[in-house]
Amino acid sequence: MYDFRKSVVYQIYPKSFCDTNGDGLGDLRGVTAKLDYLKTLGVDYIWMTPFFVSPQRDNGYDVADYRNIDPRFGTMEDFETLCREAKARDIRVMLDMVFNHTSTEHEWFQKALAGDPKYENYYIWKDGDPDTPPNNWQSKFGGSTWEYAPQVGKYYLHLFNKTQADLNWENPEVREEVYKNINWWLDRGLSGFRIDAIINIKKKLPYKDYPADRSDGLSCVDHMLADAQGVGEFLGEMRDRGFASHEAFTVGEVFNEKDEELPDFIGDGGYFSSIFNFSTNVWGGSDKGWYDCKRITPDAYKKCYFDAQKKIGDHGFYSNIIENHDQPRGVSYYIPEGDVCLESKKMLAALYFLMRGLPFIYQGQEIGMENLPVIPIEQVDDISALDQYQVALDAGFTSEEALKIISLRNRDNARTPVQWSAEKNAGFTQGTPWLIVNPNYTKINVASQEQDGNSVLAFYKELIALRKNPDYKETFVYGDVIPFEESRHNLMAYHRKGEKDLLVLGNFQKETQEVTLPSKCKNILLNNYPNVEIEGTQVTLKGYQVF
Ligand code: TEU
Ligand code: CA
Repeated sequence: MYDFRKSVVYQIYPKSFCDTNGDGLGDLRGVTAKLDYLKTLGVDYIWMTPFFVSPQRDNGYDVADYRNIDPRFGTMEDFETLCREAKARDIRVMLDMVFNHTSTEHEWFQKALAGDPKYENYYIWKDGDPDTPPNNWQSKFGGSTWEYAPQVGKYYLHLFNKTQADLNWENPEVREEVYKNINWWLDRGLSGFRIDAIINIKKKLPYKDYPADRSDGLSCVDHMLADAQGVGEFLGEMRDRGFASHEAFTVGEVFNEKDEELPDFIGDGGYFSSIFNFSTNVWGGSDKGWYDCKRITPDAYKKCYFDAQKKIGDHGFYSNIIENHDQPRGVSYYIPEGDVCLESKKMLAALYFLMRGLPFIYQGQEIGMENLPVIPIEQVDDISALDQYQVALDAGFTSEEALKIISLRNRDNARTPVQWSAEKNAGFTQGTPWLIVNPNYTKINVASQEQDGNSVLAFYKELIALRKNPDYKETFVYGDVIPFEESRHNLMAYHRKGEKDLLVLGNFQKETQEVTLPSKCKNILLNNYPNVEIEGTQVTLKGYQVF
């Protein structure tokens, strides 16, 4: 069986990846067209976010048909070509499955609205008078979790946008549908899945009010989810009935799992092959933090990583990320403002990439793409940012303040088209791009970095090659993480100990820093400054230097 632990995964947000027919939207053929690029980079898996039939309110996370491809992305034939071409390059394909909810345009929901009791029971309903939602739960994107459906005369539950109705996992027929869909895709030769928002499938009954603001920082709906017992039964069943027959590789989007449950989630016999390490993301999976969205300090970042490693121990492998399609660009969020530069981007890359776990690279990360400047509200696409903008206006903020509030968490930051070249629209499309292209594309793009041995892209290639180097692979993949000088301010350093003892040292500040190595350094495998030589054990690390 293929050992997924040695893999590097590349996340593709197809809508913003590459457009081949000039309609301004990335498509499946665009992914196929870039497979050689991905092969040269050295990735083993591509995870593609949803491209199923969808009204695209949440860019495909509102699925209206699990088995058909949205024509805007292409056809089933395009998908088969993509899989075949990926296989020819030894790249495995993962899909993104959204089973916490469906689009309200899904046939099941439409049948429920039309009064079919079978399908009504696919969703979660509550009686109530049209003007007063059943309780105080606030959806993750802002506003009540309850939406009144006059056709049925009841409220339905939605943890995300009101066009994303939560499925009733307590109903065995719903679970059956889920497993059928998983197997249907696996039969098409897929290697695995990323499973969306899966920790949310278990709700706490009865549906009562929760304190809206708690000292632990959880919102009422997060608190309800944390209180819900028994999600494991659903997840175990999904593993056995869904993933097991094809030994699929699975990564769960799991937030705030309880510590004692971690061994059940991953590792041998776990619900998933791996789960994401979201520990450095200060707002976690919470809908809180739009108003007080803070940056994380280098010391807090380091602590999150080391704590996560301690927590997971030998239980399994995290999937490590610095960004994804829901988060700010890592370099714009983790590196202090004003310090974002070539060296700091490379440092951030090396520190997370060489940790124990599977490194995930989100499209554009490998060239150091950055957040958008603040854009006018008319140009904002992200549905969560728009919902939260409304919440801010309702709370009495001016439109200018509301715009500022949403700008760091606006998910458009990471969703702007991939910057392939300095040509028009960054080479993403011949047409009009669906979302604004980051104006910095003339400086940050793939074409120029491919010509530059000192680029962020060249550094990512080095990182991937290093992790696969036969001499170091065993240590970088399976070796332990042992912090070095853990309490030292703005130094993030650790040993990877396995067959070899490798030390990763990162100076997380622009000022230089003196370090005494534990022993004489034999060989520098990688560094972000040219011509580094170390004589004895005394080293002066330059600003954001890593090696
Ligand atoms: O995100 C799950 C989730 O919990 C989000 O609230 C996430 O924390 C938030 O977007 C961060 O700002 C998943 C998908 O990754 C996301 O794109 C979808 O919008 C969401 O599920 C609903 O399907
Ligand atoms: Ca297109």
